[in-house]
Amino acid sequence: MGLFTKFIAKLKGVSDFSTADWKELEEELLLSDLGPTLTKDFLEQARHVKSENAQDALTEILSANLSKKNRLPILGNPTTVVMVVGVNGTGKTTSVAKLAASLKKDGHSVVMAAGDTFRAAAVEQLQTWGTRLGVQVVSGKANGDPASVAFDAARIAQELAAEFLIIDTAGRLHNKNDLMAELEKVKRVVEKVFPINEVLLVIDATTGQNGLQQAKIFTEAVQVTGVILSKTDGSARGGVALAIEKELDIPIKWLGSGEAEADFSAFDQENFIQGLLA
Ligand SMILES: Nc1nc2c(ncn2[C@@H]2O[C@H](COP(=O)(O)OP(=O)(O)O)[C@@H](O)[C@H]2O)c(=O)[nH]1
Ligand SMILES: [Mg+2]
Repeated sequence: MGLFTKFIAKLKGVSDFSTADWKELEEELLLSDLGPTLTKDFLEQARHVKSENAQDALTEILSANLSKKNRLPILGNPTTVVMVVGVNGTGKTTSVAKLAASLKKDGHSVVMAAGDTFRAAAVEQLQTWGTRLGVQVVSGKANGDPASVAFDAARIAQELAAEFLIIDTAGRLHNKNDLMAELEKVKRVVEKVFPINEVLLVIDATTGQNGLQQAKIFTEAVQVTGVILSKTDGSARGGVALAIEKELDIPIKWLGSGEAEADFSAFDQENFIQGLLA
């Protein structure tokens, strides 16, 4: 059942929505990870909704609360550099590969950098993807400096005149200062070759409100330009992404919906909201 199915049914049946009904709707919204701020604003605006056009009106209220920032990829010239950040396990490496696959499918040349040098498995994982997709992967020594891998990758992308360079990163969150220093260093050395055009933060749709907390930490460390919402194929509705849009004004740009390369699509606001409501 959709988020507002009951709400809309009630609006249609009765003219009066009781205090208990509002309370119940509020709880539903919070359970969907919309977060306190968006929930509060939404409820205030929803009080004015009339029964005849409830579905449209609610859709419009949610849309109006989303980021107005451009959702299209930010391009560089001659090479677009994308850095992918996020907590371990959210789906960074998979998203790097999926993004590369989708760009390659559109006829673009792509290089991927295995910047998570802290986990040997992460490097192998990206190499496996690279082989499967026919996309070059630049990697370094295990436990080596992620910035030096990213720098090498930038030089190789430059030599190959690749249109896109996508950099995978480590997601250790145990110490915010370390994280900040590491991401800044990657950025600094890559920018000796090319500016970084886009920093995409991967948020796991199933992590709930914790995702908002993660987004806050990463935005303090680095200028995030967009969100990849992964694991939307799970049971969660991904309301946390809307909370991130509302509170941090970061647009969702991509959705991950499975483990395969094709399970990746550009964010479509209308579809996403319909999915929340339907
Ligand atoms: N169901 C599903 N699983 C995903 C998705 N994206 C990534 N995964 C899986 O989540 C796990 C962690 O992904 P990984 O890319 O290694 O995360 P990282 O640690 O952030 O690099 C892997 O088993 C992936 O196959 C998705 O959109 N849907
Ligand atoms: Mg990884």
